[in-house]
Amino acid sequence: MKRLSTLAASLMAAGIGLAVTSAWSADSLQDVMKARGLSQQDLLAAAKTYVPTGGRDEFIAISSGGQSGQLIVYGIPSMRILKYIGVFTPEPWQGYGFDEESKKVLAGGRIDGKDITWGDTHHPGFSETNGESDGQFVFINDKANPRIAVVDLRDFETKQIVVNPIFKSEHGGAFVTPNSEYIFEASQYASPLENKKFYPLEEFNEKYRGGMTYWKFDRTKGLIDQKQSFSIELPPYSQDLSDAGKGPSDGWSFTNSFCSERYVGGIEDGRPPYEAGCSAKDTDYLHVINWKKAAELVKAGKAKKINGHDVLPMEVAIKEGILFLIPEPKSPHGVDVTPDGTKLIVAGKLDTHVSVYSFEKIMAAIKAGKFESKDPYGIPVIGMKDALHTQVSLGLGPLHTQYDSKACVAYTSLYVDSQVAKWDYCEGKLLDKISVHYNIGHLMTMEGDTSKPRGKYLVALNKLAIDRFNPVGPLHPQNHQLIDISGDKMQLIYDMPIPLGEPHYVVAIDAKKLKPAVRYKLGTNSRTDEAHPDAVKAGEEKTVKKGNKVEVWGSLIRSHITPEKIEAEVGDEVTIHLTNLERAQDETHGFTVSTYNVHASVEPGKTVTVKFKADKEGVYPYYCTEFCSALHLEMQGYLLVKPKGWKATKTTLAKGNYTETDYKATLKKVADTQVIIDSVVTYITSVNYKDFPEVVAMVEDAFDQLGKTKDLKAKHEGYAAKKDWESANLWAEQIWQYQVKTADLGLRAKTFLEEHGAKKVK
Ligand code: CUK
Ligand code: CUA
Repeated sequence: MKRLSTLAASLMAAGIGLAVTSAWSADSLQDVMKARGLSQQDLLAAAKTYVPTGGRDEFIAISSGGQSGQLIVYGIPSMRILKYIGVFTPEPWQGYGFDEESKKVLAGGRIDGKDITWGDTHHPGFSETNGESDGQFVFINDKANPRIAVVDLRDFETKQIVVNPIFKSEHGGAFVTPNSEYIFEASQYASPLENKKFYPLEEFNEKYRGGMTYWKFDRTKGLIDQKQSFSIELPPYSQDLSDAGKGPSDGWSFTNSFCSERYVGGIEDGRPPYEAGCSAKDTDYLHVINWKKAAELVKAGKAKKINGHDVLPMEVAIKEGILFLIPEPKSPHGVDVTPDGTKLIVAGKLDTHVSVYSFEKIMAAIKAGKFESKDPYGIPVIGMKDALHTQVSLGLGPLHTQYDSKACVAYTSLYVDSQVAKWDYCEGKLLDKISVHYNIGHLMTMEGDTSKPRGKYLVALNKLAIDRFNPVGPLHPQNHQLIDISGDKMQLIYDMPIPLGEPHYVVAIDAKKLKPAVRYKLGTNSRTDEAHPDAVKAGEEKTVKKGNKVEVWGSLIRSHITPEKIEAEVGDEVTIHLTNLERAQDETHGFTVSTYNVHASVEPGKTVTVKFKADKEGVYPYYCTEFCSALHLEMQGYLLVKPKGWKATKTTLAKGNYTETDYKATLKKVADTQVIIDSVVTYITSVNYKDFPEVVAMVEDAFDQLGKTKDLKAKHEGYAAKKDWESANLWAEQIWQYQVKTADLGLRAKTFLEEHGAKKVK
């Protein structure tokens, strides 16, 4: 008990006491433990994962969003979800697929002229510099519809989608070379490489092919350069996961295969099924490819064009000595190069062994021309024993391997055993095992597939959640379990349900390496990062009607949409460009027009275009969709779609019944509010607010808002002199609107300063 109370005391000191809800906030930690049935282990796990309010996570994970075609961003160790990124599929909140700029990105993913509105994302990969994750970009593949996307981590937005020109599926991607020269992907299910070309299954061995595509990445543009990308033709072996060499093995890539039997099923004709035929042999092939040399050969004109894309034929790759095979047991899945690049670890799903290959031995065999055979296509096969460093029996169903910051320590997922094995790949011995729930696929350590793994945490990506969470129907959430790997024994510390499936793989990066922007430069097209040609500054808003085209250059700022009405005739094509004029952090405005299926998320500085045909007569409210201010609901306007040739019969708007008393009351409200603003300003300027950039931005924004009231005093006084009490009152009211926003910002700044220990200045 003594130990427990010391632990409790230290947890209290660490702020854990704050985690309890108000119902028992007066109770001690022991009372809470008792009431909730928590063990000391539970508390320790809580203390290791809890991030107090305002705190930050140490690592940022970017997970595949599986069949959603998205990416999921979350923090480690808190496992709090921070964002879903729309990638291959429309994402309504972010306006992705509902505004013109993002539609252009999604159009890059059209196949055979058609939109593909779902995706099967598998393997995210960070851009690398010298083999380390650099936090600039993340790449992700779509297995079902062979595509790769580029996400820029300055704003976590998708900038580009490219379609693989020769594959019909691709699974082993997106893997990145140590300086992000190439992002590569392996085909999965062999098919004819020519587009829309039919060959019967009887010609599988001759006409169906696998391959590897190496996408050239242009880092300065932040885009894949499709013209400089190329592929290597491979046998129809169901190429699977891959990895890039690093350090001594830089320039090489490694790819598994799982059906080198080339079996094509046929149960309809009484033949044994796929799964029997595809796992019949004891070994499949690890493909070893010299991609650096391949790139040179393509430059030298040795490729042939298939579907307009450079493909290096197998005969050339064999003749030039850049393609080799090594047997690997049995129906392998993951291949993972060690941080120092000297070894590669392959796990065979149907073998308890994990095989550690030595890159040095592979090179020695190649150099000596020591091959045990050739495959049916003439590719030299290196003997397994000539390439192996060691084999270790870890358990049932080994799949994927990740690395620790400690030398020689690796973690391998055991699908069938539902365990993670910690082991030493230099000595070839098992160190520890932990059970996970249930049926783990990938696993991930912090920066664990780079040349400098960070250790600390491991995430198990479990295929089944079964009994871990409150039931929500037959479709369960996915389960990412966080494991503390800092000690000798692994400790399970958190279960995180993921409501978006199936996230195959996740990568994590030190949060300090990410430097995302808080706003765009005014008038930016976020999808191209260029100045938007249709951006406006305040006061430049306009609407132009030309023939049957209505084009609006509008703006958004608390709490106003300019223009307040858009007039069109049935059948007009309406284009609305909107610039968010805010400079304040987190002041996003959304925009939609009722029933026209458009939506934009317009973050500060961004310019977005929505476009539609006003094909229905009627009145359609448009409004801001983000609760952006106290007067967010009033951020509105009307799209008026008139029948052709419509003529107005009534030409004045209804009047309100305002009196001088209303006007005086508004003036008093304005004066009272100014007192509050002045007191806040007095406080802010009495402390060192200039030392806090966040506050400086808020203060600037506040004075911006207040500045807008300047001409309004003369305006309302002018109307008052003419006894037009409606106009006088409403223009005075408008001053108050700006004051409210000013006061709101001022109070936010004041709270920030108080919480961050601002100091008095003289
Ligand atoms: S894969 Cu191995 S468990 Cu990398 Cu697509 Cu899913
Ligand atoms: Cu802008 Cu709500």
